[in-house]
Amino acid sequence: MADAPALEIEHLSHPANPSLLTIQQHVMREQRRFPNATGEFSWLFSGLTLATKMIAARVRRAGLSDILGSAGATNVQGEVQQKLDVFANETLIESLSWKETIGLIASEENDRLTAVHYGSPGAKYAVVFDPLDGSSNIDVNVSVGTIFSILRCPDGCADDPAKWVLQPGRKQVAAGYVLYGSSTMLVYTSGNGVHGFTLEPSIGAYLLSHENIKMPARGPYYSVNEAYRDSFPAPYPAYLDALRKGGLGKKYALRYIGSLVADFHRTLLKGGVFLYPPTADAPGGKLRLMYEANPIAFLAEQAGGIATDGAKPILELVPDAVHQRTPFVVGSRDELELFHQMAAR
Ligand code: AHM
Ligand code: MG
Repeated sequence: MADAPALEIEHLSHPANPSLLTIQQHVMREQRRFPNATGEFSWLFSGLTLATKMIAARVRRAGLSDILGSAGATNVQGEVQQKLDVFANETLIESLSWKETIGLIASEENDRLTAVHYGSPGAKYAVVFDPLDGSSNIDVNVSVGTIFSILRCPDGCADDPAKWVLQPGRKQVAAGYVLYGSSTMLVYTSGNGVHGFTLEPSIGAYLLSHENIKMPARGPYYSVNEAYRDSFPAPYPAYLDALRKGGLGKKYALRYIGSLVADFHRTLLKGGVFLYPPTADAPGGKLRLMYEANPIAFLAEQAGGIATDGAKPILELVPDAVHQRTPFVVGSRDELELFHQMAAR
């Protein structure tokens, strides 16, 4: 019998710089930096990306709820309408609960921790999130966001959920947000720079659009709810005056959306400072340390910026409780240096 023709093999050469890179590919590429990486982390991330795409699709239809059915009612497709923040929370929990590497989930919407694969030997990560931040902006068609933070189980955490979850922000292994704005963008860091991906709706993929984002060292805007100014403690009122009157060599303009993700995203790209100081109603600050300030502070530092609670770096605060609040000042290097100088006086 004649020899069968040998199978010919053509070797695929991966382009060194592919023109399109999805978030999934990017996370896998980042993981290759660690010799023992198993790919579990990119699998976990796929739970986040799927959920946020579902949330983005629902946010895009938000204004239609009155004609398609209001919250609690059944819409024309036979679906029970939910409030968007409830939908976002349930979608994230369901999507993440498939991931065997996740032991615990903490959400702004839930008083208690959710055990996912807690107690299983494969459970290595806790995911902490604010499912839909800025929710007062939903009804008026203004940007909202999802914020997330991922923590690894430290040694001896197996039977101690507090030890696992209540870690300082410096221990985050990854963090980021999704901004449901004029486009949907996912911005994340795993400790090797800050990278932004824009959702391409026609193929349903987050594509790398902003690689290695660096916050300008100085920016044009300050961002704060100045309605509370009379109750801000020192040095906040004097600091805002200094910015407005040209203390850094120019006069600042004010931008305030009232959605942390959107206000920070602008600060990240354009520079400047975002503040939520202590107020009379919220003497410990309004924003939450674990799923608002920590992930944003990690991103800010990775992009060359600074984040403080007014006295200490945000990432060094040791949380006492999942829903703990903190004063928050985050932004460019020059604005934060001026803040520190004025706070030290
Ligand atoms: P939320 O989690 O209830 O949406 O509140 C958080 C939001 C942030 O997005 C934003 O920075 C802040 O609250 C705005 O608060 P205020 O309306 O007091 O300016
Ligand atoms: Mg929030």
